Amino acid sequence: MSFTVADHLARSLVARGFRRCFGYLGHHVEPLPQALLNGGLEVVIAASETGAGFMAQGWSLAGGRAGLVFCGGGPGLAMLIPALQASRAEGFPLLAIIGQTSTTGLPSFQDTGALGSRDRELLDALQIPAVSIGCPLELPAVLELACEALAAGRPAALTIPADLLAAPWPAAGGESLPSQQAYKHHRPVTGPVVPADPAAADPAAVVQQPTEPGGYRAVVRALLASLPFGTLWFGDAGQARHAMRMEFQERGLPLFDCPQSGPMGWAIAAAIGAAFHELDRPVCCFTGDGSARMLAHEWATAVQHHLPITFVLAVNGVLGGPYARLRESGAQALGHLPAVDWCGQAASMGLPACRVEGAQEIVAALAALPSRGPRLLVLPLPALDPEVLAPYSLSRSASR
Ligand SMILES: Cc1ncc(C[n+]2csc(CCOP(=O)(O)OP(=O)(O)O)c2C)c(N)n1
Repeated sequence: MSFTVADHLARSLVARGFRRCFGYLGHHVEPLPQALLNGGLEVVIAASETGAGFMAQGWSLAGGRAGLVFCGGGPGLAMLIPALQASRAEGFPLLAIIGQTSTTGLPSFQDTGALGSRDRELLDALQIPAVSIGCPLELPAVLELACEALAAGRPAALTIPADLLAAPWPAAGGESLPSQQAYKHHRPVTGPVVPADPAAADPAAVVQQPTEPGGYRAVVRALLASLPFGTLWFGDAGQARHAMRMEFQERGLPLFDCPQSGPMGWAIAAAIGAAFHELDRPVCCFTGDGSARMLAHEWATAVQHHLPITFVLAVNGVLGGPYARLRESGAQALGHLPAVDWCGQAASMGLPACRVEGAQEIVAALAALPSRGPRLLVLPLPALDPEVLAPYSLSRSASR
């Protein structure tokens, strides 16, 4: 494997004394974490970008050094803002490396809105000193600028497109320097975000796992069969939303789909908000365990107000999309999620919960749970459901 811009960045960060970093995965930043590990940095994947940012601050406070955090742009950066804002207000030196949509303008299937993530505008508005890389050769100068901000006790953000992170480092092994024109300056994507053409996707990149009879779509079908007509349906970022989209589009049914940019955990909170609108109307929210790690504590709000929401949690133990793409470089362990006793967590909040082993058990399990108020169904699903992910390019190379 060639020495990439991400590898060079990792080496430069080590040279500047960084030893540990905190972060969260997202399509745009995926080449970075493995490079950081290879470069000798210790990497902690938190439960959310907010958590990662605060961890970096705590580490910085305890050690008297600048903190380091990474995440993807769009919803990832949005979740990092509390840490950036606090760093600016309180004068914490925090370096945030934020992956961006590829310079080719090809968006990933989520993690960006229809107008691109417009992260630089956001950072400028927040008065966070931000530097961007449009060409690998700019990296040393840009890092120098960022470190000047850190030395002055300020946060700094370094935005870098995903394809640049993965590009070969120009100076490595005598490889020829790419021309400046080869790297267009990063600019927001202006077109609508469309999934990659399935015909163009590398079939080897679509993870080869048998289609389980109890996959994501089977769960949606069982829920449609179990819950009353008139239910309001919410789908969260990841495979849950894709499965719901497919099933609902086929039936022409209305679905409150996670916004295009796919902020994880959105459906949990949005379902709660919707339930307040019409207190007797059933609501259902289908979400993944990565998304639940971000906002499952809001289940307690549903309990507090006795809202009629059926939360359905697919436990696949990974951050699906990033996990699939990281497999290409053998770094899939970064996409693993720690085990959580979800029924135990629900019980601690007074949320009636039940674990089922497959879609075929859903009808009976829902009948056994209280029909009024909130409830939770937890079910294991395969890490990756090719049927749901196939229309989207899982391959990092295909998205460049
Ligand atoms: C706040 C936020 N951070 C990161 C991402 C990038 N991202 C999109 S889907 C996804 C994985 C979702 O995992 P999970 O909820 O477990 O669902 P799965 O796809 O595994 O079924 C990630 C990390 C995002 N969309 N939003």
